[in-house]
Amino acid sequence: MTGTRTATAIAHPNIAFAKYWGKRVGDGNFPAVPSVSVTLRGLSTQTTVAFREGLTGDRMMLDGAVADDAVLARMTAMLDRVRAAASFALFAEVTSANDFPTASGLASSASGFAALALAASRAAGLDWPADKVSDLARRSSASAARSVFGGFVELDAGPVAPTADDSLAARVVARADHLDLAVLVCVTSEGKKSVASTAGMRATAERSPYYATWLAEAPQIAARLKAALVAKDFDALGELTEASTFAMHASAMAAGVLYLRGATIDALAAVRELRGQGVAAYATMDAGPHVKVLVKTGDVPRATAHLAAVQGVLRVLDARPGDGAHIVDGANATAAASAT
Ligand code: 2P0
Repeated sequence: MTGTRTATAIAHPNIAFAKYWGKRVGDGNFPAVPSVSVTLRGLSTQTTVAFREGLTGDRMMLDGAVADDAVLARMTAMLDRVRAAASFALFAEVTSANDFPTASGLASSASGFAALALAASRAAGLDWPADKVSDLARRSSASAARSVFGGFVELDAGPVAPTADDSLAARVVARADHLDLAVLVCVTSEGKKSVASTAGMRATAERSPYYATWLAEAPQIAARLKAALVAKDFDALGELTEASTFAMHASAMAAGVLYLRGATIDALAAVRELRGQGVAAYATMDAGPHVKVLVKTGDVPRATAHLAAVQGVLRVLDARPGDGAHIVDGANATAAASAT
C-alpha cells in the first residue's frame, strides 16, 4: 500500500446494565463475566485514522492535545493488529475527540476503541463485518466490543483458558427502539476517575474477599436481566441493573477500590426518592463517580428536575438508545453494524 489511506468513524459510549468486571487469566483481554448494555446516542467519539508514508511512528491527538504515552501505547497495540491483518507497515496519524469528559466513568474507552477499531480497519482497506471489528475493539477494551453495535447488546464471558487466537465479539440483543428508555447521566465530576478500570479489576481480583462471589453471581444476574430486557419488563431490568451495579461495586470496594463520592451517594438517594414518588427510576454506576438513571421517556422532565437539584450533581445529560459505530467519510455515512 502506498500514499495515504484515511477513514473517519463515529462511535457512542454504552452503559452496562449487567456489568463486566474482571478478566480471564491469560492473554487477549477476555472478560470473566457476561455483560449486557445499551449503546447511547447524544454522546460521541469521532476518530480519524490516516496511514501515511513518511511517518516514523504512530501519532495521536486526543481532544486537541498530544495523547500521553499510555494512551499511545494502547492505540499502537491495536494499530499493530490492523497492520498485521492488512500486511503493511505504514504508521498512522490519529485524531480523536469526545464531546463528553474523557476518562471520567462515561465510558470514553468504549466509544474511543470502537471508533478506532472501525476507522483503522477501514483505512487499512479491511472491509470487515461488524463482529470482526467488535473482536478487534475488545482486545483493547472489552466494553468497546459492545459499542460497535447499536441498541441493546451483549458480550459473553471469554473462554476459561483463552489463547490470543480465540475471538469474542459482542452481538445485538434488541434494536434501539425495543424499549421506551432514557438514561439520565448525573455528572458529578469533570476530572479523571481515581482508578482506571483495568487496574481496578486487577485489584479486585487480587484482593477482594468477594470477587469469587461476584464471579459466581454475575452470570446469573446477566441471564435474568437479558430475559427481562427481551420481555420489556422495565422494573425487572432496573432492579437487576441495580443488583449488578451494587454487587460489582461491593466486590471492588472490599479491595479498597472506591469510585463513589459524596454526590454519588446523594444522587443514589434521589433515585430512591423518585421511586418513593411512584417514578420507575433505577440507578447504575460504572468505574467512576457518576450515577446513570434508567427512566421511561415520559418521566424525563420530572426525574431530571429532581436529580439536577441534588447538591454535587453538576448537570444531567439525557441519553437515548442509539446506533453502533459507523463510518463518516465526507458526505458518505455507512452503517458498520448491520444489525443496528
Ligand atoms: C462495563 N466497565 O461493563 C463495566 C462496568 C466499568 C464498570 O467495562 O480493561 O474500560 O479496557 O477491558 O472496558 C470498563 O472497563 O476495561 C467497563 P478494559 P473497560 O461497562
